[in-house]
Amino acid sequence: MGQYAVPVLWSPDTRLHDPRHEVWVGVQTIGTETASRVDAILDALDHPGFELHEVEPAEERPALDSVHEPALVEFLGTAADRWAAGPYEDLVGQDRVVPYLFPTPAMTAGLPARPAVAVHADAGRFAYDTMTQVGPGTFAAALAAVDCAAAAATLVSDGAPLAYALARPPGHHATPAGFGGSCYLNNAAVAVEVLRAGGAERIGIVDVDAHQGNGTAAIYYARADTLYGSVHVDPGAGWFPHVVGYADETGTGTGQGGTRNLPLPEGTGDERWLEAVADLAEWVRDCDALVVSLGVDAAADDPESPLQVTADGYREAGRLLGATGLPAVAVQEGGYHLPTLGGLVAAYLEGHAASIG
Ligand code: SP5
Ligand code: ZN
Repeated sequence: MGQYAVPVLWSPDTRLHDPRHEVWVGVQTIGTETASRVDAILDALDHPGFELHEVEPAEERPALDSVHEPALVEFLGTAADRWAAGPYEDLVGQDRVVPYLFPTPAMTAGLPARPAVAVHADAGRFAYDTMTQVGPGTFAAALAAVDCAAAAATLVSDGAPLAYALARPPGHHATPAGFGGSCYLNNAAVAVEVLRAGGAERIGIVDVDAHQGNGTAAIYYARADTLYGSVHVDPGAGWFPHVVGYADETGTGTGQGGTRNLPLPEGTGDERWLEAVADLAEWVRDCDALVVSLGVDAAADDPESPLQVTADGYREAGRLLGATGLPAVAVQEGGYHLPTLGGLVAAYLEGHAASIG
């Protein structure tokens, strides 16, 4: 019996966002969430276990509209032009949208604040960090990533047991009305909403990226129809997203019990990480469909996390989640070590596909 060939939904437009730089602690550093990630992954998936499908831009995106507030999408769609029309490039040589202030309650303090006219000040209404910049191709790439996630979910709704969305920029840190953590639009949540529209009533999300997906967690925190479970490096040890992702965050209202965070200490390797993945796989087992936020930055060589997972660990994670028997959409999240990135993604998907029989 031949192994299931995993459909890979990808788009050349996802290369249009190339961040080059990030501003971290006030210093311009080299961006790690680069367009070359797409090609590193495509290269590794260019063999018979996978089936490449190029995704065209969608004509409408109803799932996106149910995930994000219109103001965020409007800002992302216009910010690069607003920036280019401003003096920033001439004054300081900055061609990307970088927020200059954040109108949090620390600033507005109960006063009737309104949106800033200047785009460098307005950006902080939606951006929650200085790293996640908007350039001329960012919005088109983010929409292409959304379209890959939606197309993968459509295949699964139509009967495919597993499909993979080569989505980047990634999405799990994007909240209903905010962007950050290298994420602009929440691709995994779009996959969830497409699965729901296709008839899945209860959907489980398992997020194996090294960082807790605060965006996805926020979108589903109060909902009973979608479980969100994440294994990640402990934010309490000083890691992104810093302010959420603790084990005692379990949901609210009718969503109480529908969130699980499994934070792990720095240096955690396969054994303990896989125990957490197995725990989450068991937890989502009675759902109708599964979305995997497939970040591979928990790997040992990754520059953005201190976890020590191996490629075999990712292969076993795929096997564990595939063994749920749930129809599944795997959506790319983080993973920044170009020499090993593609192999890690392939290892996960091969492990998952091996459970399909
Ligand atoms: C989707 C995803 O994995 N987002 C990553 C968000 C974490 N980014 C925090 C970056 C912190 C600064 N990194 C400095 C890198 C030095 N090598
Ligand atoms: Zn990550």
